[in-house]
Amino acid sequence: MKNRITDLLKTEYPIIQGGMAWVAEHNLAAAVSNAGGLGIIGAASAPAEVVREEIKKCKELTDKPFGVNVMLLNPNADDVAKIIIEEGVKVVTTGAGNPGKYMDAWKEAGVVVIPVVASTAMAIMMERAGADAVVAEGMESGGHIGVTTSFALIPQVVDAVSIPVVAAGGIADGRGMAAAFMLGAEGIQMGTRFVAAKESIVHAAYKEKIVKAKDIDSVVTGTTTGHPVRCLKNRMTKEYVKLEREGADFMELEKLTLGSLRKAVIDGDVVNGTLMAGQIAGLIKSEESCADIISSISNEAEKLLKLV
Ligand code: TUI
Repeated sequence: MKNRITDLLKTEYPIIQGGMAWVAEHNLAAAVSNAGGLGIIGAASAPAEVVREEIKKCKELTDKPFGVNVMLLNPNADDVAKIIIEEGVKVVTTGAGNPGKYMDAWKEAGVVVIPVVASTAMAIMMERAGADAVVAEGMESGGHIGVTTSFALIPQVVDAVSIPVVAAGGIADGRGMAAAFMLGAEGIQMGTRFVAAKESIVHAAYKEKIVKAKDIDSVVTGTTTGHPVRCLKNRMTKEYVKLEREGADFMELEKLTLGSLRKAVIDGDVVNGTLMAGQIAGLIKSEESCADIISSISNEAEKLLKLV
């Protein structure tokens, strides 16, 4: 499959891996890139030098292009932005904010910049600032989300900008990819499907929660704090939602989630941890290799798109 996104990314397939905190480390990123997609190292809230080490380890595992995701709430984002240039990273994706202040430096260094947006306004702003493409992410996604669904957001972003659009949120198979292309997207980004991949370092208990999840098993916490996050329901989210209903303040809610993603990903604490996952978790039935995931999804999508 060749199009504007594969031209930009220099990959075989227009498939990008989400930049998920704790999950998107060098082993997963290299596996996705070696399978012909674009692997991503998620800088999340890590110190910049840790990100540099991750980039170096990824280079040892693949000679294919890979990217780094800058989470813009990260207090170390300025340093991560510099390291991306120093290490010659080919592609940057961003999340949870406006990457405007880094755009000129990245563009000057020849980095392909693909901000993740949740609205047409942000997509237009990013195109004006020099973005090469945008990821339009619907609220079906796991983690920090906007308010619009993929089905409504993707065609509106496609109409609002001339740069290519990558669809994210609620995609985990070839039907989802084909549907996104019908809405005008030229690539897809997936998170949850790769959390459950064989090469993902995520604890087996967390992967099992995804594989066993049903359609209605996710919930959005943090709507009262301005940081809505979609994750699978468990004891932590029950307590969180209860506290939110009772009008708990920000610090009280923070106490519940501090370090909770690490608890889930590394320790496999599926009771007190934050199990970030998208609504499409219910569609994921087994742990598969990144190569199998990418080839089956793109083959299925290509077959479906030829029928129309
Ligand atoms: O960023 C994500 N997903 C994430 S980031 C993350 S780390 C985190 N954990 C807890 C609370 C907050 C963050 C976990 N998952 N997806 C991409 C995304 N970006 N979704 C929504 C946005 C977004 C939001 C606001 C993009 C731009 C934006 O602009 C706001 C502004 O500055 O005007």
